[in-house]
Formats: sequence, C-alpha cells, structure tokens
Amino acid sequence: MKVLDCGAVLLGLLLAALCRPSVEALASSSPPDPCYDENGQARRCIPDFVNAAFGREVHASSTCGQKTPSRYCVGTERGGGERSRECRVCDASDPRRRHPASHLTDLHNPHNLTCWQSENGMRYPQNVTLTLSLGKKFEVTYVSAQFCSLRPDSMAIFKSMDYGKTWVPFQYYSSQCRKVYNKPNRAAITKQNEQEAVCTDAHQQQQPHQQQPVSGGLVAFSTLDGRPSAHDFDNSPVLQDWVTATDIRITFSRLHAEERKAEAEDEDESHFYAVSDLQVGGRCKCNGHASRCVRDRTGELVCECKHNTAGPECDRCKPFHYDRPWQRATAREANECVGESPITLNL
Ligand SMILES: [Ca+2]
Repeated sequence: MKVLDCGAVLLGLLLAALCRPSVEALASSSPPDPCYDENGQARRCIPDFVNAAFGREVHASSTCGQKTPSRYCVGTERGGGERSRECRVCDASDPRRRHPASHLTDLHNPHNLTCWQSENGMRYPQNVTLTLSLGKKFEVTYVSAQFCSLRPDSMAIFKSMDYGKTWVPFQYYSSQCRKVYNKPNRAAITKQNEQEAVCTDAHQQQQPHQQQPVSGGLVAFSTLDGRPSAHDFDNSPVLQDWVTATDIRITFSRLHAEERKAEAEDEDESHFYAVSDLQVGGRCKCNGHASRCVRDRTGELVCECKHNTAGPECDRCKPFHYDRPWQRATAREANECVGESPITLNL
C-alpha cells in the first residue's frame, strides 16, 4: 500500500508540475467572464452596443438603373443661397454609377458617400420600402437614416419580432400626420400607451445653420425617448418588448416639399429617395444572461448563454435547472437558473 501511496503522490506532483504552467497561461490569457464576479457569483451581463445593420443585406423595393440606365437630377446649393440643378446617370452595370441597396450598410465614410437610390417618379401614395433582417432578436436603441437626397416629407419605421411575419409601427414622420398616417401630430406618450408609435413633424425642422433645405439630413428615431418607464427599463416588460426586433422596415411615403414643387413642374428626374447610411443601434438580446453573441454551426447568430440558461436569447433554463422559473437578469439580481446536482468538481 505504501508503494502505491508513494506512486500516487509522485503522480500527483508530476501532474501538478505539468498542469501548472498551462493553468497559469489559461488564467492570464482569458479575460474575466463579465457574467460572473470575482467570487464566481452570477451577475447580469449584456453584449456590446453595435450597429446591427452594418454589413447586412437590405431589400429595397425600388433601386435606380437596374433595368436600364436612368437620368436623375439633384438641386445643389451655391454661395448666396443660389440653387442649381445637376443631372447624372444611375446605371447598375457601372460600378461608378450604381446605387444598390448594399450601399446602405457598407462602411460609412462621410468623405466618400455611397448611396442607395430609388427609381425616379415616386409619387404619393406610391411607397418605397427598405427591409432589413437583423438575423435574431435585438434590443434596439435607435434607427437612423442619413439622406443623400432631401429628407422625405413622410416616412414610417416598422419592426417585426417574428422574422418578418408580422409588422408593427415604431414611428411615423410627416408634416401632415393626420392626412398621411391618420395619426395626431406629436401625441403625448403616457404610461398607458408606451408601446404605441407616434407621429411627429420634428424631422422637417431645419437645422439652425441651414438656410435652405439641403441634402444629407439625418432622421434618427430613439426607441425609448419620451417613454415614461424608460428610466425603470429593468422593471418594464412593456418597454422590453417595445425595443425588441428581428427585422426593421422603413417606408418612404412622400417626398420633401421642395421635390414636390419639382413634381408640380413635372420634373420626374428629381422624384426619388436616396440614403447613404442606415443604422440600427442596439444590443443582441440575451436577457442579461450573455455577454456576447456568436455564430452557431449553421451560421446563425445566437447568444453565448451563461447562468445555466439556453435558447437563442437565453430565454429558458437549461435542462435539469428548473428549480425556479426562468427570469431576465436585472442590475440587482442575476436570476441564475438553478437545480443542478449539488456535486461539483473543482478541477
Ligand atoms: Ca453608404
């Protein structure tokens, strides 16, 4: 027995000697897991804030120059408020003249703007839509569109929570909310209607340094702005639901008033929408149980779930961890799923 003991001790020492460098190397190379504190206790963790639209495919209902090259004209402002028109050609087969939907989500470089552009002749009530799939559920903080053309008079932002099967409105913009969308202008948001889209004409207010409406305007919708429970988001299932989206759609309904003037003069070539950058700012939705999203074996984006949770959004407890109901993690309580066998191995 003594010999065996000695052998076991020697083996143990040998293993310890062999293992130590690799354990230390592991400890120094892997950053601490944000989902657990320094004592190994579970705590809420959330993925980084990202532009979820970046590099993703957008479907545009209309894109210029796809069937045949088409001429379009833009108003440019010269010194002293003088405006002139400049005409160009949109041609999908020419890399220097094309304006495909992929230009909406490429790297946004303000010094070299790449723009998506619709076909000419877009007249109300004819819509143009841009549809973007985020690939999974995100908690969306803002949706923004940077225009190459004038900002439209009327546009709406919609979201889907079921991968495009059903859509609900997120926000309406119009100088005539009642007429175009049958909504009051700038309706008050109360605790009773926090999950309702409102209509506003704020996007048509000129920025202070602009004398005339010029191209390049930004329209940005903040999902929680003005919603009473936003300061207590952790305890508001209504707003947690409100910001959740798998897909975003923007519908352009009516051109800017300046372009409509051109419409009256029957200048079809200036009736189009053009956007250089579409952004969806937010976080991969993991309910406080993952610090990042990764691609699974099929290439789908999924949460890297901790706290004994599972599912694409860490939205349920792992098998054998059902001792208390699943809950979203909050700043105060990680709400870890529990129920595993009490035997733990400390290797
Ligand atoms: Ca672009």
